[in-house]
Amino acid sequence: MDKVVKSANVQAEQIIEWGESQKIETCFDRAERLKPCPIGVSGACCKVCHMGPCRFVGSNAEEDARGVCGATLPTVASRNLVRMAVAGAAAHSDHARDMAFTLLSVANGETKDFRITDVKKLYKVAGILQIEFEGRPVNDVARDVAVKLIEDFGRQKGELNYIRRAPKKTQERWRKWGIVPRGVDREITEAMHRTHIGVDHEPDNLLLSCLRVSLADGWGGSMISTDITDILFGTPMPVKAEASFGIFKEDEVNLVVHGHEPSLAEIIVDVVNEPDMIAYARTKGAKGINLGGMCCTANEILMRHGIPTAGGFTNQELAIMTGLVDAITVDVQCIMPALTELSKKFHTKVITTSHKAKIQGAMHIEYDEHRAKDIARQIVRTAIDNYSNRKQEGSYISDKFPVIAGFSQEYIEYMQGGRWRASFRPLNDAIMAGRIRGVVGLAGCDNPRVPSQGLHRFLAIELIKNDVLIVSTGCGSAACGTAGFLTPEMALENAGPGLREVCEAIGIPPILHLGSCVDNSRILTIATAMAEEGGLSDEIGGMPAVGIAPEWMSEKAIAIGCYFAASGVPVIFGGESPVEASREVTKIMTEGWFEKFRGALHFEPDPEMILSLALDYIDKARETLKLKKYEPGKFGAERVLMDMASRRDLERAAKPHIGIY
Ligand code: NFS
Repeated sequence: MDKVVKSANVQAEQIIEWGESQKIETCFDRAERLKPCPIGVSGACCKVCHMGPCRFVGSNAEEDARGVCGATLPTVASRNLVRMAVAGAAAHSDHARDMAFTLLSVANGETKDFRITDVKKLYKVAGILQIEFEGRPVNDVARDVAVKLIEDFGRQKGELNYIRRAPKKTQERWRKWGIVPRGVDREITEAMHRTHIGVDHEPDNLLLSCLRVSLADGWGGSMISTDITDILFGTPMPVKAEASFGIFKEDEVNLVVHGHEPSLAEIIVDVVNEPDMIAYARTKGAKGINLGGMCCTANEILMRHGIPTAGGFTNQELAIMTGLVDAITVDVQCIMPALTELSKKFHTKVITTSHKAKIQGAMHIEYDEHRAKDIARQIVRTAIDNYSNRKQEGSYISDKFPVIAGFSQEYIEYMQGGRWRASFRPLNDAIMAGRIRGVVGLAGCDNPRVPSQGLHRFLAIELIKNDVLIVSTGCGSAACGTAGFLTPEMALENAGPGLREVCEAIGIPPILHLGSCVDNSRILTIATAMAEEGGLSDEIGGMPAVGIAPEWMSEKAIAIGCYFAASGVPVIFGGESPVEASREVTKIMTEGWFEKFRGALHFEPDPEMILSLALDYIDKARETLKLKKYEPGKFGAERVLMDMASRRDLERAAKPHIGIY
């Protein structure tokens, strides 16, 4: 019998195999051992009160089954989905709240270690928020921006500030169906209330509240977080980095930052470069300090500083198993509690840094933005002190891949027209002409229940072969990065001829790494800019664009899928559907949402089907927009191999440059 591959990432698979030989357990083993509960997995279990849990089983469960209170299966399945979206929206938005308060304390001069890095972005955001900025001190503008964005969390009536950023028609749809979010916290509270026993029982109504709370994430929490992070730490521009386990160095102190919130990681980037710290590392026998990232904290500092990444969610245990990680700091979200138990077998110190996220067995060094540098130094020193405890055990992996990351909306606009004529015209034109068939957002988690990262990689290759431009975020980007897919050469070797021409002309990879998971909000603003540019749809709905999260597992992914669907993007998730048990709910989320918002949320476990569904949506949108019919191979039939001079040009284009958008 062929050996079952647990990860499609060759380097990850090597570590997993080494772990098996050492009897070290990972999420891959646990996924194999713990099959999902067959009732809960499809949304057919209700546990919102203690008369249950009630199970809705049997071939006629949709029609006949009732909970003790009389709840039907469609009510229960939609309620379960709403609660997932609520948790996801809460996670992104609480992260955003922290960012907003950091901006406020910077503006008030209360945090000496941070400053406003990107004044231009601050002014852009101030403009959107209708805050006067000309001739005013930067910190005054920043204070007004922070206060106005903080109001978005607690607002009781009215609309979120950023709703006005969406295309008019998209806004009108939201108003028509009553799903414009008022305040982030209000939507989260109300959705929790509606899903309490005995409140909202109508699936359609429940699912509208699911969209409303998710919009509070996408056009609220996530977008606020992206903007403030850009203001504080800089709007990303293309930068070269590396990915995979080979980023760890045998003769240096290896420190990994893992989680989602970028503030502490940003300061650690500074601290590892302090001469005193490097000298201290040398006194312990190390040649230097090597900083690496994991998951979305990685994406944040990769996008802005080119800090290498060890990969996404399923790589976290494997990183420790290299035996080379002296310390790993974790902030919030997507952190496996298994890390502490695993770290005992190695020398790695696991350091929790948030009061919201403690793990038994971890060391706790609490982050406080008012003493950010002191705390970062304490963490770096902890890693250095642990270097000499490194043991021989570990599965050393030396492979790593080059990555070009750092594509913000601002840079994508700039790259299409330079500083003075930045626009989305060339991209829209390429789509209209059929050079580019459409755009796919490839996002979301990676998952040990499938050969992890394999679905991302399969879809990435197949989509670009089909002339589909990919924008990626989060673990989707990590899966592509650790496969060597995030380079311009990828276009030459794998993209369809039309997409290849466009990538060559601009000097970009066919997969644009847009950042962390909260940076999915960049896709919303890019889609808006494309709608405003003209020639395609005049709203987000109707664009030849699709969202795909083939290996999703987190509640945040559900919130993201729903805010894209509400914004007008058909979204396809892999794996089993969490509402599979109810035909009615499935129909509402596909046909019903498409009718109202021109978006949808599908669940489709078969990767080939995901691909054909996505291409189908794209082609149908092209047809409705009366664009030229996409013909495979029509453009650039000649395959041009790059000479050294053009490669050097691409390298130059990929270097970080300042103030160009
Ligand atoms: Ni987003 Fe999934 Fe987590 Fe980031 Fe990765 S698992 S939904 S991509 S790290 S949040």
